[in-house]
Amino acid sequence: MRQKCIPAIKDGSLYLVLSEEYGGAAPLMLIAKQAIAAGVDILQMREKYKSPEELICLGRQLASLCKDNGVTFIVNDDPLLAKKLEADGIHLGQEDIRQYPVNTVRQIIGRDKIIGLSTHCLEQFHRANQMDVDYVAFGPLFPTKTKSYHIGTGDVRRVLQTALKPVVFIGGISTNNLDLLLAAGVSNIALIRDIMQAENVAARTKWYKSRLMTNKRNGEVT
Ligand code: TZP
Ligand code: MG
Repeated sequence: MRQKCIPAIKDGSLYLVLSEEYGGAAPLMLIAKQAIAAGVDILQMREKYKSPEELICLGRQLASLCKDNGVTFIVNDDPLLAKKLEADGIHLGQEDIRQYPVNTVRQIIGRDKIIGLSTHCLEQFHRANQMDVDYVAFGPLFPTKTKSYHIGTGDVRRVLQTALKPVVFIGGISTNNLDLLLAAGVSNIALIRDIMQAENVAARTKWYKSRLMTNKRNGEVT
């Protein structure tokens, strides 16, 4: 059983949210394989328009790929599906916790599993800090085609100063704005399009992972 003193997300984590609707020309499984081989640490299945059968079929393939490669596999939205797929964890949105309060989700998936929660402002973030969740996502920071709004980067330092658990920053992250986040102290990032739509998924993934690792090494006390 995973001990709670081991963080669900280690510093320097690269988190790919896989969503077919935002993919490029390549098949989803190929993108997943290339990104995992190139250094993704956490992979989330986020499919809003697939049938339950399709979700189980894709989820089984992704769960097995992640397991074989030591990658953390997270399922979006549905704790029962996460349980069925024996995923490492579940990612919840603010709407999801109205339907499934965190305590209920914990009972469904178990104490040894990871629960992540999306937050979109400081108030939600502070509330998430007090909940039984293992990591918190904060964003969307930058303009992104996947959301109709963005919240900017003004609260990033405050989030990091007050965080009681690992934080993953998300939303519109690209090779052009990563440095700004790293300079503010960010260590974990999640992306959809800038990896999924990259001409060369492996090269783009490697670029992000090496920046995160260099940043981590520079931040370590020697
Ligand atoms: N939650 C906040 S922003 C976002 C989610 C799922 C989407 C991020 O996608 P992209 O393409 O990296 O901007
Ligand atoms: Mg959701």
